[in-house]
Amino acid sequence: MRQKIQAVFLSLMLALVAVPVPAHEAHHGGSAVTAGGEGVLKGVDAEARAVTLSHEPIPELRWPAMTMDLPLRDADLVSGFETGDGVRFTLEQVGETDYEIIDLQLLD
Ligand SMILES: [Cu+2]
Repeated sequence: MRQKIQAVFLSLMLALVAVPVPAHEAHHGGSAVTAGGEGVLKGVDAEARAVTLSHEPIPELRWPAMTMDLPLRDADLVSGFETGDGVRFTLEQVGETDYEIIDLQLLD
């Protein structure tokens, strides 16, 4: 009984010491994949944290020009933005083929 308690205590200690590493950062050796581009907002949904974006080609990702839905890291990124706005954006890879907008600026 005493040994079992010690074993449980030890595994708890190890769990506290182990620092979880985000899966995609481990996969990419700690450097997040980011890319930027320009486009026009075709739809803005702050509540759903998403936009529809008609973007120019993004050579870094080998993406052609297209219109697509993209999630926002933070709903605040689109506060003051509306459909039809020209934007410069930064994407970060969050999954094997998934990207998220982490920065959004109005084009003048
Ligand atoms: Cu696209």
